[in-house]
Amino acid sequence: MRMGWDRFGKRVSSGVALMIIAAGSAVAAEAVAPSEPSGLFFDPGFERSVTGAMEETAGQSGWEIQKTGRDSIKESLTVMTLDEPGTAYSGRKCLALSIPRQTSGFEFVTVGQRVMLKEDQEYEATVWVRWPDGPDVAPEGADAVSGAPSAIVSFWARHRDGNGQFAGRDVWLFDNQWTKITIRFRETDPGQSTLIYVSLLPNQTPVDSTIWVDDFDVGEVSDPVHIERRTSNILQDGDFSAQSNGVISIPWYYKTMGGTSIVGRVATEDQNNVVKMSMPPETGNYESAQLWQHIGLVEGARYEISCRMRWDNFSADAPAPIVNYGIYHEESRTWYGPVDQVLERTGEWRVYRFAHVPPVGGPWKIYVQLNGWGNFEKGVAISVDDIICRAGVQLEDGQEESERLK
Ligand SMILES: [Ca+2]
Repeated sequence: MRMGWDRFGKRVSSGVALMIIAAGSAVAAEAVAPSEPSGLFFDPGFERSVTGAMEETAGQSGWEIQKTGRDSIKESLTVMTLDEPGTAYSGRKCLALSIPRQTSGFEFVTVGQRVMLKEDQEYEATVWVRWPDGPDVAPEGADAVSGAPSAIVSFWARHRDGNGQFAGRDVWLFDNQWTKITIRFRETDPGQSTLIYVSLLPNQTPVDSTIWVDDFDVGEVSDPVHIERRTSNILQDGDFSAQSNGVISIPWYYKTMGGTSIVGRVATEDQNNVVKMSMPPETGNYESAQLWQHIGLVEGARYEISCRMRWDNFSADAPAPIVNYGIYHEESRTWYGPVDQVLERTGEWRVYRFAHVPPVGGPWKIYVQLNGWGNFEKGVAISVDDIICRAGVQLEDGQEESERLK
């Protein structure tokens, strides 16, 4: 996952009043006493972790490490428990995640824990991260497409035992200060565990990278639940029938970022309008393009979201395109849904669905996005149609599932 769309958000709040659940997270930097677990994670402050390399299967400790990438890279992806003065955010110890400059694409190192979450309960996960090699102060104008040196941290919850939908975000660190990252989510696959993890991703400009991680935990938060009564598609013009051939227009939006080589336009096929997005093979690592529409959602209601997509330049030899597809909450800068949707290996239309249970009511953004970095330097052309967001699931007696939330 890698997304840098915050700068197109209507409003990015730096002071969102989010409740801190893990009391251990509030321990000041100079504190010496180990932070006791107060959320659902075991040893959130790493104080009980053995100093040195953390084993890939951490066993009793509860921490789980994943190394993803080529065999030649995996050996140099490391997770170390540090116990040195001045390193930890709290207590004595913290973790260090490192990747070598040769890391690229979908290669990264991850640490996290699996927890069973309740249905109809909102959760908040928190982690503190630091890029120790960064400057004291971020360069002016530093952002995801500025080319300023950075470390890219990925903080996500993944449902269905780590194989289902996502909630989370990527954060670019431009300075060497401890930074708190928070995400809120609800369970979309009750009865199965959720993997909550932090990853260090390859930089856009290859370089050896290390981040420190401390006070990583998840806990329950409580908010009132409201009732969703809309039954039809909440999106406007979900089938693009109100669009004119060519430029994408309201209620839909389309924008490129970091370059203009990814093209999006409305096309008519057999009297049916679709949106076509395409990018040439040489599209750079900093380029993205996004199709989106804002919708208002009700906190705690369950929605089913679907979209038809077709791999237009299908080739049996090419890697399947990866389409960033999901729903985004601008105020908390958090992404939900399939996110890295690998298209099926066919040139035919396929429907891609996911469930969403918003942890926050109000404006959300449904989006389909192509990224230059994730498509293996291959040209990609896709068509998109019939984007639908519906509340609840029709039960036999005609009652909506969301009514059960009363
Ligand atoms: Ca610690």
